[in-house]
Amino acid sequence: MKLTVLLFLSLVVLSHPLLSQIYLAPDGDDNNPGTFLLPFATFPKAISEANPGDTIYVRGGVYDLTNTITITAVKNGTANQFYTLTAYQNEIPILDFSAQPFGLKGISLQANYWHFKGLNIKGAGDNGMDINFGSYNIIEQCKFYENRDSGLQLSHGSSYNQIINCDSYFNADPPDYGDADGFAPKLTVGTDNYFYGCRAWVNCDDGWDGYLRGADSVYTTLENCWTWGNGYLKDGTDPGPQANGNGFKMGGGDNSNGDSLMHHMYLRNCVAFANKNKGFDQNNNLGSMTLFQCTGYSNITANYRIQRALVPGQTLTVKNCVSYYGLVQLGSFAIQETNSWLPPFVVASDDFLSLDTSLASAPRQADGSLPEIDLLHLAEGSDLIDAGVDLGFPFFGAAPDLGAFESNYVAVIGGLTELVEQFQLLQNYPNPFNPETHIIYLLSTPDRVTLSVFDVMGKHIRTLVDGQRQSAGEYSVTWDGTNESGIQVAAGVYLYRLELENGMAEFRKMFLIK
Ligand SMILES: [Ca+2]
Ligand SMILES: [Ca+2]
Ligand SMILES: [Ca+2]
Ligand SMILES: [Ca+2]
Repeated sequence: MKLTVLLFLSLVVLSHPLLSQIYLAPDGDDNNPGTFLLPFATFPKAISEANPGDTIYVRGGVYDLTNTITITAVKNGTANQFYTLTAYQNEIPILDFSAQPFGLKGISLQANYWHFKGLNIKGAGDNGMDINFGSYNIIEQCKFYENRDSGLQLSHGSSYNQIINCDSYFNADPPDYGDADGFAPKLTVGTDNYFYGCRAWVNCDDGWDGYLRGADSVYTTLENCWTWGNGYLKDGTDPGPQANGNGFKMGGGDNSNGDSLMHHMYLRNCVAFANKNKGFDQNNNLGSMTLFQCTGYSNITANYRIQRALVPGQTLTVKNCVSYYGLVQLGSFAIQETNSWLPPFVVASDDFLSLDTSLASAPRQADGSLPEIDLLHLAEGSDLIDAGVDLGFPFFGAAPDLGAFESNYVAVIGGLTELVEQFQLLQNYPNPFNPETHIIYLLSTPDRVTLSVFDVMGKHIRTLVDGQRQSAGEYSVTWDGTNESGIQVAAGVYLYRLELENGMAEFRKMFLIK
């Protein structure tokens, strides 16, 4: 006990240069030491005091800001020591840049290995956040809204950033209203940026925009992302044709000067609906595009339009996708399999549990993941259930379903379906985590269970439950972040997959931070 107290005191005495936790609050003071009880007031002060591995806790409340928060490469973290800038617990910090002059950005992130979490960024005079010259950053559970250009932009070679469970909406650039997208990995963006579980709605230009100018042959991946209602202002008015109104604009450049810009796009389980223009839009992208298990609904010009021939050697692959109430315009070069617009499928409103698009902006779940809603999920009896081709991802029943949402129904003889739910695999907690996390699952009947961890490339990392027979009930398994050899693995996204004896399986993502 005495030793603990002594250690504690010595840490307090030495704390200033060794701070690992820095606090920031709207009623703080930059003359404070930046502790929980005596927090700093400004972002620049907190950032200047932080070292790699430190966490800056941002208390809830409104921060009225006019200057751009700029984080330069002087503050680069490392793969093992991120800088973390996060909302404190469940508090809601609102970085309100509404008083900024037009043209100033909210946050300019020019550094590597930063982890932003839980911040609301609104009203900036330009981008809410621009990651420029910044790579390997994680932007998680942040909201970007009512900014006067794109909510989150990636530029100047920014690469390997992960945008997880973020929302971007009501962004609009007066007076022209021609540029503000929800998420903009565009122009000079770098490669291998990754979006997961993000939503973009009612941005005046596009939901996502991958238009290139100055970059070429870059890769962007989107999984479980939704976008809708783009091309309009928050009040529902249409500011004109310069407000393009595409959901996922996948490229590519004007390609009017003989250039052949390629933005290689991979979209899986993505949804676009009710956009003013196209849902999934080539926009002259001449690179490879892969659309797996996507759903387009009620986009006014077309649900899918990818018609212009690609650079030789590049491919357009569209599999297990759904279109309802909108055009599909794909070039004959498209590699297609089991899409809902191909025979023998017939798509009608009764294929879906719900077409109530107002559900899509529902609040997220406590862990930041997308809300569980019925919109565009398949209904019992749909011929789209178990109708897809196996693309290597877990599914219920005999085959993957078509579209973005794998249902709990499986096809049985005679074109009927029945509900099965033999297990539930829950989101791990804590998540993100370091060093360990817990995975909980439920079995409704006794079964043999295998629970394994993979990296995002599908490489096996660790088996946690190895085919053991378990009775019905609830199980909790802890993963300590090590591989089969007991070695700590690197920070990043991992998948855990639960498989039953009959091959039925489900996986979820988890997020190891260092
Ligand atoms: Ca535009
Ligand atoms: Ca745009
Ligand atoms: Ca049908
Ligand atoms: Ca299925």
